[in-house]
Formats: sequence, structure tokens, C-alpha cells
Amino acid sequence: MIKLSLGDITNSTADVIVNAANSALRGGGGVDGAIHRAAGPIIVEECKAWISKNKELPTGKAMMTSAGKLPHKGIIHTVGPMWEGGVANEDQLLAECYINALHIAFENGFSSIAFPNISTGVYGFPKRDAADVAICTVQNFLGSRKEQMKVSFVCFDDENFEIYKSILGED
Ligand code: AR6
Repeated sequence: MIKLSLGDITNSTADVIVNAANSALRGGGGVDGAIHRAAGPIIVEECKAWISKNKELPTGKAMMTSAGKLPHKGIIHTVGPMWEGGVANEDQLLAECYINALHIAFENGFSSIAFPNISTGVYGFPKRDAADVAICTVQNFLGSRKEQMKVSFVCFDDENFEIYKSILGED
């Protein structure tokens, strides 16, 4: 089941929220900054520990930390592709972000997950194309599983919200 909302993902009531992080898991602006501010310094420590073992989180991959001070059951960090004009496999890498995050959510027995519009801020992915990839990937993934999962797309800007609304056919 897919849901759409407009707002700050840290206020989502999903079991787990997804962060649009960078490969160094160093925190940053945008949704990454908002999640780190709300979750607190525990997340920074968890990310540092993970990086010291694994070096980096490659584009398209995902890992999970606790949710720190947030009420969620975890935060899944994934790294979206930087837009390079469409010649660097960006669509596939973006799809992998959604698939890998969904895998982690299913593996952990969560029943709901909230996604931001990965890569559509600082990383410059065209919003309409990113929404097509996100929705198509999630629909295909959910269609291939027996178990249910409630997936929320949480848009922060009106432009993304309108795009998602038009693709999902909501008024
Ligand atoms: N809740 C939900 N969505 C948000 C929020 C929020 N609180 N704040 C912003 N967005 P961006 P990226 C939306 O730039 O393009 C970071 O510095 C925003 O409107 O956060 O994947 C990382 O550390 C946009 O639609 O992520 C990386 O270095 C979407 O989140 C880099 O930015 C994604 O914008 C990742 O860039």
C-alpha cells in the first residue's frame, strides 16, 4: 500500500524512516540534516562506527542505525546518485536505493516505511524522473512480495508533492 504526504519526514508515524545520506554518512543539509538534528548525536556515533568498519556506503546501497531520540524503530540510510545528466546509470542507482531500503525493512519485520524524495535536492536529480523511478520501483517491489508493507512518500516541497499526486492519480 502506497501513501503520499507533504511535510517533514521526522514527523512520520512509519516504523522506519529513510535518510538521503552521503557515502561518508557524515550528515549534511536537507533531509539528512533534519533527521540528524531530530535523532541526536547517537546516530553520528553509529554512523562513524559503521564507516570505520566498512569505509563507505556506496551509492545505491543502504544500512540501518537506531532512531536515536526519534520514536521510530530505526533509520535506514541510503545514498542516492548525483545527477550527471543521465549518463551515469542514475535511474538504476536510484531504484537500488528504494529496493535496498525495502529489503532492510522486510528483513527486520517492519510493517511501514517512509521515504523522502531521494536525490532531488542537492544531488540534482530531475524531480519528475526521480518520482517515476521511485513509484515504479516501489510498486514492482511490493507486487513481488507476499507480505504487506505500508510505504509512504513524504514530500517536503510542493513541486514534488504535485508530481507524486499526478503520478499516483490522487486529487
Ligand atoms: N523531510 C522530508 N524531506 C525533506 C526534508 C525533511 N525534513 N528536508 C528536505 N527534504 P536532499 P539529496 C527533501 O538535498 O538530493 C545531504 O546534504 C528535499 O525537498 O536532502 O539526496 C546529504 O548529506 C528534497 O526533495 O538530498 C548528501 O550530501 C529531498 O529531501 C546530499 O544532501 C532530497 O534532498 C544528498 O542529496
